[in-house]
Amino acid sequence: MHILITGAAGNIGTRLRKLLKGAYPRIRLSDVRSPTDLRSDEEFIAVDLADYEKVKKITEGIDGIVHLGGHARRGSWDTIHKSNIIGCYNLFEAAYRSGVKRVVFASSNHVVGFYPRERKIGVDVTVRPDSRYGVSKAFGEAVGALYADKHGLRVTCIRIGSVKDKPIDQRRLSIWIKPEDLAQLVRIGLEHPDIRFEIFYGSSNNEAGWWDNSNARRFGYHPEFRSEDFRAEAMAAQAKLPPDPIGDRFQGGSFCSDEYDADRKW
Ligand code: 15L
Repeated sequence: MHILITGAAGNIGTRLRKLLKGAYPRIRLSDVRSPTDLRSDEEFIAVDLADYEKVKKITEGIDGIVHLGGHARRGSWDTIHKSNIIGCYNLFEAAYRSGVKRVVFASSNHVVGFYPRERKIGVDVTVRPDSRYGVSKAFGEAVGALYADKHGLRVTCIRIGSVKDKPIDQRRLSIWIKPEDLAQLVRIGLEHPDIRFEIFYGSSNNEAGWWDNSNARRFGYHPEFRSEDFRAEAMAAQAKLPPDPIGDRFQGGSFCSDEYDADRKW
């Protein structure tokens, strides 16, 4: 398979391209800026996802796309609109027109950030985004469903939690995913013969998890890492953080408390 990774210079892209290299010798990388650790044997093309013609070019000759590109945090409507709405639509449209067979879309836990922490949720709940960023990821999932149902593109959306070497606070004990486990999910999306349109949660084997990830397990996902092994460290880090009464109630954390004023009196 010839793979394209968009957003290759970001946190997840930088980790995944190393982990996927063994499985897919032919990987094309794109981002707005070049990865700082680009090797001479890697193919990189600088592309702004808002530019459809350029996006179309980088998808040509590609079998599967890992779409990480776009704005990966909260942001202004202008930024989110350009990178995550227009950019994401361009990516799926170009993939379809170029005959790409599969797209693995980096969705986010922030699609469901306003679910309370005591509620365990599966992939079939109504979206409850906690930010414009979360809304843009819900949009991406919807565009993915459209191209899967209407055009037969095989699409996997991974609602990614927190991709780090270890969980960094209490919330991350519930949503952490070790990069190696994420690479496993990505490979399922790129290779599993039964994928049509699927949503998975991007989390490791976390005892404190909030998500029912049986859909991913149905496709053979066996996370190898557990956040519980880092509990003491994560809780020590948590103790140093200022209280966040709204963020601490909801799964999305500070994305929920940011700009929050739903409790004001009218
Ligand atoms: C995300 O979706 C973001 O891309 C990342 O920057 C983190 O904020 C992560 O979620 C998280 O919730 O920890």
